[in-house]
This record gives sequence, structure tokens and C-alpha cells, in this order.
Amino acid sequence: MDYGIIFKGIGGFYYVKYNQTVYECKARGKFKNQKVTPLVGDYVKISILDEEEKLGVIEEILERRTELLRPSVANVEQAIIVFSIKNPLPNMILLDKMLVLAEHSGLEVIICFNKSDLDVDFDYDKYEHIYRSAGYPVLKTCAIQGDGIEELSQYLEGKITVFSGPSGVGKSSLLNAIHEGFSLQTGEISEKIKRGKHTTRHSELLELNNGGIVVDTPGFTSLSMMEIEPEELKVYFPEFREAGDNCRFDNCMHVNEPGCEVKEAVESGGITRERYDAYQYILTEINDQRRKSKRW
Ligand SMILES: Nc1nc2c(ncn2[C@@H]2O[C@H](COP(=O)(O)OP(=O)(O)O)[C@@H](O)[C@H]2O)c(=O)[nH]1
Ligand SMILES: [Mg+2]
Ligand SMILES: [Zn+2]
Repeated sequence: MDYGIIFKGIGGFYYVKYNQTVYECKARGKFKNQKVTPLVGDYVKISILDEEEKLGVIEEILERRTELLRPSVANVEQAIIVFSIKNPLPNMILLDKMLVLAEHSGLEVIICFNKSDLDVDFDYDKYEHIYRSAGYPVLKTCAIQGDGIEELSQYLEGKITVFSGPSGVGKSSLLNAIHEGFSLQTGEISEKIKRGKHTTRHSELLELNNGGIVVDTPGFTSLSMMEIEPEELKVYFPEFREAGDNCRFDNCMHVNEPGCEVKEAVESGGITRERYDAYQYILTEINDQRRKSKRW
């Protein structure tokens, strides 16, 4: 069976790319009755109503592989988490939180440190060590000179990818560098204008030359950890898993328990101190948030 993919949704209309053609589609009433809303990124079966006018109807939605809330997009497979080496300096705890949320959403992650031309103090090597040890691919790019762009685009081939990261790190510049056809607005002023418009803007997919698809709105912009249970957090630190299996207690939180192999691995250097500290910091924050919300 042939499926198209929803690239854009506006006011009850869905723009479905099917056989290299975009059809403007409505969804069958049954979806509303089932309380299912088609999402950008959904793989759908359509009937064509009018080949000339390119009109169709969505008949069926394929089971979603993933479902992101912010932005609301289905079937995203991976996140490129972008920070810049300078201007602005990376906020490491924010990066660790984004990693937790990406793991929680079931996404593959690639970490990209952009603005390598500003790395006069060689900070990248330190970041690379921390996150490679944690098991993530780490890239160094310069959107302006084109360094690392080829490697970055290889990661995008044939997948739906969301570019996440704080404003001003160079996400739009990277996308423009990857794909000649793009002319996404960059820079601080356009960023402000965009933010003003954001309430009415919808997520949209962009197709790359290499068959990759990217989401044009940054993911994980509001970073609430409220969806994460304290006991669950350790699962989202992939480098804790192996050592964690050997802790004395099955439900070890890797904080104060005796016989904790994760803490042991931190001592022996198998797990970096930076990531372990981030785990403790985020765990404390989750517990605090929960205590506060219970009080109300
Ligand atoms: N020096 C330097 N500046 C960059 C680089 N990439 C982007 N910029 C600049 O950083 C600013 C923010 O870039 P933009 O792509 O809008 O960031 P976004 O908010 O993450 O989409 C712009 O002024 C860009 O020209 C880079 O690799 N090196
Ligand atoms: Mg941008
Ligand atoms: Zn432990």
C-alpha cells in the first residue's frame, strides 16, 4: 500500500506529499469521532478526489513511531541538539535536560557544537569527551565556513529530524548550509520577529536533497521535567545502564545507596563527573518540582 506524509497542517487542511505531489486533504470524520488528530509527520493513506486541483481525503493514519508534543510532530526519529561553542556559551545543564527529554521521547540524538570558528580556547575537546563518553555522536560545525556540514547532512539522510537548541546557536544557519534551497531567516532580529509570530505558526516539514526531512520549529523549547518520574531519570542516562545493572539494589537511584556501581564508575572514570553531577542536579529539581506541586 502507498502512503503519503503530512508536511503541513493549517486550519483543518493537511498538505500531504504523495508520489512527489502535494495534495490538499481533509481528514475523514471518523478520526474526529475517534479523537485522533492527524499530525505533521504522519504517514497517511489518501484517496484522491481531484487530480487536477490536487485535492484528497485522509483515509488512514499509520501507527506513529514517536509523537512529540513541542513541536507537535509524529514520527520524528532523531534530534540534532545544537549548541554553540561561544556566543552564546553552552548551558550544559540545559543540554543534559534536552538529552533526557529526547531519550524520554525515544529519539536518536546527535549533539552538534556549532561556531567552531570561535573555539579559540579549544573548549570543544572537553565537550566532545563528556558526550562521547556518554555514548552520543558529537559533531563540530561552522555554518559560516561550512566545516562539518557534510558529516551533519549524512546523519539526516532518509530520516525525520528535529533541530533543537537555544536561540542564536545557528540552527537556521546550519539548515541553510545543508540545503541550498533553504533561505531560513537567521540572526537576532529575525528571531524576535519569528517569536512574535510563533503563536500562529505551525510546524512544517522541509525536505532535503538527500531525502532527509527536517522539522522547522525547534523542539523542547519549554523544558518541563514534570513528565519524568524520579525513578525513571537514570534510564535516560545511557552510560549509567551497564554499571547500574550491577548495583547491589535493583532499585538503586545511584545517590546514597551502598554498593552502587554507577558511583564506582564515576570514581574510576568510566562515567564522567560532569554527567553524574547533572543527573543529581536534575533529580533534585524533579523532586523539588513534585514537592511544590503537591503543596497546591
Ligand atoms: N561565528 C559564527 N557565527 C554563526 C555560525 N552559525 C551561525 N552564526 C550566527 O549566529 C547568529 C544566529 O544564527 P541563527 O542561525 O539565526 O541561530 P538559531 O536561532 O539557532 O536559528 C547569526 O548571526 C548567524 O550568522 C558559525 O558557525 N559561526
Ligand atoms: Mg532559527
Ligand atoms: Zn547505583
